Amino acid sequence: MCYMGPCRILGVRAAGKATIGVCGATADTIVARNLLRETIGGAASHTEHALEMAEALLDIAEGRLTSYTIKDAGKLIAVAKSLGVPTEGRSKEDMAKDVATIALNDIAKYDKEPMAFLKAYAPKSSYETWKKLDIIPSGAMLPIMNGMHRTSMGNDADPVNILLADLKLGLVDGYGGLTIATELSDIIFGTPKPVHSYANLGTIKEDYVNIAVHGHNPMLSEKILEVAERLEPRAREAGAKGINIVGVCCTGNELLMREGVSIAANEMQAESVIATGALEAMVVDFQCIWPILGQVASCYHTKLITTMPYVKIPGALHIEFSSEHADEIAEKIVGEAIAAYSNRDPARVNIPSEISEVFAGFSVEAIVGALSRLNPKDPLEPLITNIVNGNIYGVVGIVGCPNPKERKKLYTERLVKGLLKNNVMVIVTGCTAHITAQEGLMDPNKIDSFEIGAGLKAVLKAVGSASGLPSLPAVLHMGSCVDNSRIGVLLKALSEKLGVKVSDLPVVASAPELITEKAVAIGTWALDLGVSVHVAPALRIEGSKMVTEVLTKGLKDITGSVLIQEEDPDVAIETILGTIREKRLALKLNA
Ligand code: BF8
Repeated sequence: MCYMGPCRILGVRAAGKATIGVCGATADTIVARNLLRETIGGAASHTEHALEMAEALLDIAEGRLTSYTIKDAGKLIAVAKSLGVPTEGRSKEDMAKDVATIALNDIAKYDKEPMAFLKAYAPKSSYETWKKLDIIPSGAMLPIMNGMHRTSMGNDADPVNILLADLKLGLVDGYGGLTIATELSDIIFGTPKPVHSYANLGTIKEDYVNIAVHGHNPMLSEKILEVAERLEPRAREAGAKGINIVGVCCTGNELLMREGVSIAANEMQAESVIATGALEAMVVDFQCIWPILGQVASCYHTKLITTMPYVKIPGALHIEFSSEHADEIAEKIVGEAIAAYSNRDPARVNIPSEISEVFAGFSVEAIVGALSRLNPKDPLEPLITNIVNGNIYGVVGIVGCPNPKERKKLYTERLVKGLLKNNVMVIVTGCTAHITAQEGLMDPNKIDSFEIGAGLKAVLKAVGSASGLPSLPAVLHMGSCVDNSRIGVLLKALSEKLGVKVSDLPVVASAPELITEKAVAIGTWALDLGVSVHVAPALRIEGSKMVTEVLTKGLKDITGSVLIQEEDPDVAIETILGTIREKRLALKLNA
C-alpha cells in the first residue's frame, strides 16, 4: 500500500526471501488488509446503490420527484412496521419519508446506535453473536472510511483485528447495501411476483429497435422501459416493428423480476449482445460494465450510452441521468437508439437462435404466496416439513458471476445439477440466474429433462401445481445481487420460526464463479450470518496461513460458518453436501 513497496514477501521462511515487509508488516497483516479493502470495494458499491434508492424515495415522498411513484404500498407498510415506523392512518408519503430518512441515516450516521435496518432485518441469534464480537455498525459510511484508514500504511497491523473489521464490513454490505437497496426498490417499483419471460441472445429481435440495459440501477432501466413503450410509434416511423428492451446482468434481473422483461446476457456476454449487429443502444449505469464495450460498440452502429457521472467509458456517448429529469433524459436515450436503427448494416446481423423460457420472480413474498396455497395458515410449514423429512435435503443459494476462469468448466451448471440430483433446493441471484436460465433450469416445462432427486422434484411439482403450473422451475430466481437480501429475510424467518440459529440450518451459499469485490462482500455477510460459503476461484488469501485457517476453519467457532475454497465442481458438490449432512445430523434429521 505504500511507495516503499509493493511488498513481495513469503509468509514462510525461504532462502533469500523476505518474510516481512520493510515496515515489518507480515504476510498475515498484508493479506488481511487486502481482503478488507476488497470487501470495502463491494460494500461501498452496494451502499451507493442503496443511497440512490433512499434519496429517490425521499424525493418521491416530499414531492420533488414526480416522474416516479410508490407502486407497492403493501411493501412500504411492511418495511415501515419492521422499522418501528407508525403506519396507522398515515399517508404513503409520510411513511415513505420516515423509511427513507431512516435508510439515509443508516448509510451516513456515525453515532453508537446500531443501524436500524440491521436491527430490523437481522436474525435474532446472529444479532447476539455480532454484539458479542462488537462488530455491529452504526452506519455504513464510517466503517468504509475507517477500513480504508486502518489499512493504509502504518496503521492496523493485527490480522485478527483487521478480520473483525472485515466481518463488520460484511454487515455494512448486507444491511446498509443489499437490504436497503432491495426493500426500497420494491417500494418504488413493486415486489416481484412470478413472471414468465425468456433468456439468452435469441431474445434480440431482428426487426425491432433493440436496446439493452446493463448495470444495476432500476431508476434508469425502469424509466427506459416506460419511455420505450411511449416512443413505439417513432420506432415504427423509422421502419422498425417496435422497440425491444432486453436486460444484461443485474439490471436485467431487476426488470425481469418486476416487469417480465427478457434477459439477453450475463455480464460476461455483454459484448455478444453488441456483436449480434442488431443492437441500437446499450444503456449502462454502474457496476460490472466492461470498458471494452466502448471498443466493441465502435465496430458496429451500436451506441454505448453511459449515464452516471462516476462511470464514463472512452468511446461511449455520455447522457447523464438524473431522476429529476428522468423522462426527458430517457426520451433522449431512446431517441438515440431509434436514430441508430437506420445505420444498422443488415449484412452484419447475426442473432443466435438460442432462447429459453424462464419462470422467475421469486421474492420471499412470492415464495410465501406459493407455499400458502398448500397451507394458508402457516405457509412456511410445507417448506419446513419437507426439509425435516428429507425431501429437501438442504438449500443452497448460488450467487454471483460468470468468471472466464471457471466458465470453460461450466462450473455453475455442473454445481447446480449436482446439487439438484441430491435433493438440494437451489435458489439463485445475479448472473448465476442468467446462466441457469439459459440452461433451461427455469422452465417449469423442462422439469423432467433434468436429473432431479425424487423428493425435491415431488415438492417442486406439488407447489407448482398448486399455482397452476406443471411445476416450480428446477431453480428459483430470487433476483439481482442486491436481492441476496431476500435470502437473508428467508433465513431470518426460518431460523426464528424454528428457534434455531441460522448456522444450524442445512443451508450453504456458493459463488462458483466469483469475479467482483461485491461478491466478496456478500460472501462475508453470509459468513457473518453463519452460512458457510463456497467460492471458486479461491480468494487471494492463500499467502497467509493464518487468515486462510481463520476463514476456512476457525470461524466455525465464532459465527458457525466456514469458507470453502474449491476449484473442482465435483469436489465442491461433495463438500457442500457434507456441510449440509453435518447440519442435518446436529438437528437430528435423517442424513
Ligand atoms: O452484481 S453477478 S458479474 S452483474 S457482481 Fe456483476 Fe457478478 Fe453479474 Fe450484478 Ni453481481
